Amino acid sequence: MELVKEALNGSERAIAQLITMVENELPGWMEAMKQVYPHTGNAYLIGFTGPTGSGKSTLVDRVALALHNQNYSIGIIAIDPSSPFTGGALLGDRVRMREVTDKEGVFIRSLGTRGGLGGISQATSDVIKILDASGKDCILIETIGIGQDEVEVVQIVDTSIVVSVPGLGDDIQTLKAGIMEIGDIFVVNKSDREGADHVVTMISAMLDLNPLTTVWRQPIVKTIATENQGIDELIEQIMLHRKHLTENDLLNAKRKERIGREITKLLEQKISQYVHDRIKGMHPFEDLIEQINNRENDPYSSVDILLNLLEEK
Ligand SMILES: Nc1nc2c(ncn2[C@@H]2O[C@H](COP(=O)(O)OP(=O)(O)OP(=O)(O)O)[C@@H](O)[C@H]2O)c(=O)[nH]1
Ligand SMILES: [Mg+2]
Repeated sequence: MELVKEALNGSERAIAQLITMVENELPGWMEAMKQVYPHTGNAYLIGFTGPTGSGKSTLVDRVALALHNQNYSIGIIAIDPSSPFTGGALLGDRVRMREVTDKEGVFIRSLGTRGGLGGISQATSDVIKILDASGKDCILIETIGIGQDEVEVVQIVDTSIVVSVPGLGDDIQTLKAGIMEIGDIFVVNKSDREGADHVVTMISAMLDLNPLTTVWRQPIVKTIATENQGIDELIEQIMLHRKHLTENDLLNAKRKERIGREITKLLEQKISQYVHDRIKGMHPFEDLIEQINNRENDPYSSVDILLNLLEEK
């Protein structure tokens, strides 16, 4: 495929087209991903999770700029669950991440929720692979830390940064179940605001209770993204975490876990699609639904009947 070849050579136009193809599951997308895959595994993946408006885009912009100045090539993926993947999301984040957009070697893409095969985490992980294969050194992924999807997205990065801000109240931000455990680095952004130290103390107290801290004590970095403050320290901590992962062979372990999860998921999707297609051909759903609605049958027995039909075939 010519498109894949061009994307692998770093053509931004080809990368964008390939992403669109994969994102929308257009014909041939999986074949394309098969060709992309052997070229992946070189980029370092950094995730930014946090509540709406906490300054994730600004942080990503500043971190990307700083990394760009250190001669890293950068890919940025912003996940915007609230908007469809055409139009809104793209424009919104492009406008906000203005500073870094014009730099050479920086590629930005917004993603909305994909209703297709694997949902948002599969879409994201495919886009990551495309950027990785195209030669990006670092890929920064921005996501709002609210739902299960976002927690899953965190599982597909190497270093996961949880962003909080002062003034949101103690329980609603980082301290939500699930979010604490996934942070490798904690950022308290908007530290120009009152209460930043309180947030630091609180996170620190939470970390003291966390058994993970024996392996890697998650650092807490105060930043003022808009003023570029704390960005160098954040990058230093990202690099330290990366070193920690590689030196202890944890990066490989992490990535293998990810591969395991991915093939399980893809397999489940294929199986469910396959079973669905076969059953539909054998037994019209409408009849069953009618029967169940008339109380001549029930949903539980119906599922058994369908599975039996499949076994008999
Ligand atoms: N005072 C202050 N404002 C900041 C700081 N960082 C970001 N902001 C502002 O906060 C607002 C939201 O910033 P974004 O970077 O768009 O936040 P976000 O987390 O990406 O927002 P969503 O993508 O909508 O969830 C913008 O007006 C920023 O200029 C900071 O450190 N201090
Ligand atoms: Mg944003």
